[in-house]
Amino acid sequence: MRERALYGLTPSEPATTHPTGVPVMTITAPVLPAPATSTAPAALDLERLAPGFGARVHGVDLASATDAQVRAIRTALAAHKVLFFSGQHALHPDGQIALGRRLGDVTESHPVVPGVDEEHPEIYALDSASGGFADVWHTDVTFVRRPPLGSVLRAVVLPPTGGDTQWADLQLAYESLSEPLQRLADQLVAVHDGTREFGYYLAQREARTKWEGEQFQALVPVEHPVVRIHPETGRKGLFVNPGFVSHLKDVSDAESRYLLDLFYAHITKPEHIVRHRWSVGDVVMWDNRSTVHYANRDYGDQRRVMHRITLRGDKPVGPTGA
Ligand SMILES: O=C(O)CCC(=O)C(=O)O
Ligand SMILES: [Fe+2]
Repeated sequence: MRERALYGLTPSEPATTHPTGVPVMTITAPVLPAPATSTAPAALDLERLAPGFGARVHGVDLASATDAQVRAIRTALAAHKVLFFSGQHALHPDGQIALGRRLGDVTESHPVVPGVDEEHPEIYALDSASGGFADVWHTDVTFVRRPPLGSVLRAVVLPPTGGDTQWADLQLAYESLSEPLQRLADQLVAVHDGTREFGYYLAQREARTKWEGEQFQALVPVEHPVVRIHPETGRKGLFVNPGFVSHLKDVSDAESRYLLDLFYAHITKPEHIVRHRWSVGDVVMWDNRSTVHYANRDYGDQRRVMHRITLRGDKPVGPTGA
């Protein structure tokens, strides 16, 4: 059953709280009629894929979306975490970058992997013909201080069968942990290290790419809270992934291993997952602050090419404020 939802497009005034605790609206300036284009609310035609995770968006052409549609998509992204669009055949590399710029700040391709070509330094290409696989559960680029906010992925070449992508909901995973384990997780810090996945690129390549103004000569491990508070929704998520977390801080090696195994098994329970079977023209956006993903590598020697643009994110904040 498809649901229609309105997202954050009603003009709102600043709200303050009255001493009685009842919120009141304070109108500080005369309200003037705004041009018709900005007052018309954009309904996003959303079809939910699970009760609280993943939605198909119908009726939007991402190459020519209105400002109101882009704002609605941006709001829906934080709420639904993964958004699926089909039939986006007009969205070529330039259009994908332009869309990214309307959704946020687009980063360089990757801290150590250059863009697909000189004209598109922002596009990170995963091409199975040159070893581009993502068959480990991960959240993108968590091995830097400010991991990406989100990504927009476009299917370019697909195998006849296989190559589905799966996403798991880190917030649902946190919320479905038992309360004592939530309290434990709240206090933990994880070390994220990109060396296992990307160290060989650094070792191989002479040229250095830049990411957020920084040139990566080496991948220096960083620390992030195990429980991340989403900066837009305030929801807590279990922000660990086997792609980049090397260990938990301030616990023994054995404790770290067992706890991470427990968290990973819990995160990837079937009811925390949505799975997508790709068609050419499909575009998927995910909130990288509240999800992990995995690209199935089950298509033998067939070719699969995906193009991603990445949105700049912020420093993860946990329940202890660290
Ligand atoms: O190839 C895919 O489906 C996902 C690849 C991936 O991990 C990414 O684009 O961040
Ligand atoms: Fe990824």
